Amino acid sequence: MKQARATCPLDCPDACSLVLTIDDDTNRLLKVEGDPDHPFTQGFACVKTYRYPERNHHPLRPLYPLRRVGPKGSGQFEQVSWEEALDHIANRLRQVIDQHGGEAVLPYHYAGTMGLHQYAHPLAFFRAIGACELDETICATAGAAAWEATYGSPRYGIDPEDVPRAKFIFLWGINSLHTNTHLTPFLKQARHNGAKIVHIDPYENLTSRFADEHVKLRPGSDGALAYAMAHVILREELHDVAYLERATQGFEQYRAAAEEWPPERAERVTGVPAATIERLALEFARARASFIRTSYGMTRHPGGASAQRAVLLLPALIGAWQYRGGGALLTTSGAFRLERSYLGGAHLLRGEHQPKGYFRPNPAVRHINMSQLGSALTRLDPPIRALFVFNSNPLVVAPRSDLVQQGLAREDLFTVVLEQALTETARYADYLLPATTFLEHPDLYTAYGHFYLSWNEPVMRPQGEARPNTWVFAELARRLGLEEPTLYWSAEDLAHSLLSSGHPWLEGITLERLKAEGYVRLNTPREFLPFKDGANPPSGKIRFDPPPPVILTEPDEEFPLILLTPPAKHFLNSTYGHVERLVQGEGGEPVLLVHPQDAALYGVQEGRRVRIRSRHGAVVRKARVSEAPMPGTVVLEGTWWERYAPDGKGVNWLTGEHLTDMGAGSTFHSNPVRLEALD
Ligand SMILES: Nc1nc2c(c(=O)[nH]1)N[C@H]1C(S)=C(S)[C@@H](COP(=O)(O)OP(=O)(O)OC[C@H]3O[C@@H](n4cnc5c(=O)[nH]c(N)nc54)[C@H](O)[C@@H]3O)O[C@H]1N2
Ligand SMILES: Nc1nc2c(c(=O)[nH]1)N[C@H]1C(S)=C(S)[C@@H](COP(=O)(O)OP(=O)(O)OC[C@H]3O[C@@H](n4cnc5c(=O)[nH]c(N)nc54)[C@H](O)[C@@H]3O)O[C@H]1N2
Ligand SMILES: [Mo]
Repeated sequence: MKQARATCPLDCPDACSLVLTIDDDTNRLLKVEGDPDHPFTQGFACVKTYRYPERNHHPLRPLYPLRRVGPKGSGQFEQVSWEEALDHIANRLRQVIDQHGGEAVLPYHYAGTMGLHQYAHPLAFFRAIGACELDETICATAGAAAWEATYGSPRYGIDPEDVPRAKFIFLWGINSLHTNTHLTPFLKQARHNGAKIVHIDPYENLTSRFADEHVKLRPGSDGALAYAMAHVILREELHDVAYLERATQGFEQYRAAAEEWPPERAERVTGVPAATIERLALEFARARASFIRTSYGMTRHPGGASAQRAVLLLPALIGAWQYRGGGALLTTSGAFRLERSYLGGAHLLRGEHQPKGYFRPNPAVRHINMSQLGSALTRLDPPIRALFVFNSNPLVVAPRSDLVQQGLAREDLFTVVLEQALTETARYADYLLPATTFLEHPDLYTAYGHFYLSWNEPVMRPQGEARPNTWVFAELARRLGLEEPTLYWSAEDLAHSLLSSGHPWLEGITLERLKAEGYVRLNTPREFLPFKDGANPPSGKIRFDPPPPVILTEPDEEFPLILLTPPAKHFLNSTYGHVERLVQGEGGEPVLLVHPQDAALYGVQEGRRVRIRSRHGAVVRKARVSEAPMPGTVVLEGTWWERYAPDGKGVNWLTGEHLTDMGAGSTFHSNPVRLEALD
């Protein structure tokens, strides 16, 4: 029996430090707890990660390389040796590249692990062979574009450890008690110190019940709400004139736009009473050290990035960035000033290399938007012939499951999936390769909800014959005769390169120190007021120009309701979706939240089944009639594994491939649907 420490690898802002109990003899993980010494983890793990032992040793975890023997999607495989699998995959890859070029190869990947070696570095292999570039738009690009157009690049906001100093807090478009649970102790401290906490979300959830006030608004209408608050602030002359002159640009244009949005007009658009808008605007402005924790919820709409910009400008309007605890936070990721020019073979996209054999970097290669995978697999000409999926479960998480499934079922598509679980995507693999978990490989971790960099040593032996992603791609590179050294970098090699930027925030943070201490705080100033006098490049000023347009999410006659599909408490995207106790914790099956008014309109009854139909497909769910959602809005929480849905269809059978206004991002909360009562 031993104890060890590791950072949780999952796609979550908290990047927790975990204390693990392991039985070394049987190589089993027995227990996971939160690290009491880590200032952000504060000694507790989340409801999901306490169950990591069940996930790590789950019967659905593939332990050996598998080759398909049944029809695609049947999940019938036979065990093969690594040699056989890798030789065959390398041969198929050679054939595809010889006949159709690198552009016929597509890597599909996201953030199943956030460790930079396993998450980002595998791309070096694909860049070396000139494969398609996957634009990673499924989550954060609309938010990123909005932040950068306002505060420049790199992207970071206030230090979340300063939140207890905030005097007024908006949790705006974030269900933080589900998705950023380690912020909660800081919010409680702020409340203890006198701050009021207001949640802005189209439906009442755990975070709304935690907050002092919940403001329900129509999905996609945040821009109008933000402008109306600005309207009140300007009318009452509560904006900070000196700060606006010193730190911002384009204010006059923005003021003109805000003047167009009196609260009464915004009430008609948002559904938020004008008196509430007035009151909240005054409370927010008068508190000065006012803080907005925002996230990606409001960005998953056709006008999502503009809405996010309108919200992000509010702390600038009142000069909140001058006070500790005041300002905004979307992500801390940009504070990790690593040297990224070799990460994932980024240098191969700079056109510095001559092609040779199968080494054929191609900076002009075609890009595929990952939020349009369905179309890419079914409609692209020339077609994708070889697909490599790792760190992702696209059949369940990508929009247009109908098209994704059609694509994965193509007989002429050669599909390799690297996985820790026999997911619904993995069932379509021609080769399913067993991947190691964060306990079994070394890696370097940043975070997007705090300022601690960390390092994981492997603390267990791999289960079965599981191997890291990077091992698989290095083996394929060797078989293709690729000599590019970065393809063979170990996690240590990569970490040395990443830590070599010379940036003062990384000074003194070496791999040796990370290995000894586990995690280290960046050297950001303790008194961290990042936008006290201006913003990041290129402008150096906070940009009010051009004033963000208000672009609404609108239902239509045929599909009169808007469906939101936000994250569930007990799953992390689709990860953990097969762990029985978490499935039970989530209620055993996905349910639809419907407001009583809408239930009456469409004949939907509590506990009965209803067909939800969008332009793209239909799914069946049990209805829960509840005051929680804004009327006109229905909610399906969680990207459940499909097998738990009454009709075996996941939520993304309903969602579309339409993109956001900036950042070409996903639009998972903007689905026009109608309801058909079934029994
Ligand atoms: N438990 C758990 N934690 C997670 C995840 C998970 O699946 N489960 N996923 C992780 C990942 S990958 C991410 S990106 C983050 C996401 O974490 P969040 O940003 O919190 O999740 P979102 O889907 O972006 O939705 C947040 C809230 O926005 C609301 N919303 C939808 N449309 C609008 C709108 O137009 N305006 C406003 N104001 N609100 C709106 C939704 O109802 C939802 O309550 O969480 C991470 N953490
Ligand atoms: N309808 C709807 N759809 C959504 C969302 C939504 O809110 N609504 N949220 C979207 C968001 S924000 C995101 S970020 C995406 C997330 O989508 P994905 O990035 O696909 O996330 P997961 O579903 O968690 O799947 C990650 C997979 O990676 C595997 N994995 C983990 N570590 C490793 C590793 O080291 N190697 C390999 N080979 N595999 C590994 C896990 O077993 C898991 O199956 O989903 C999006 N989809
Ligand atoms: Mo995400």
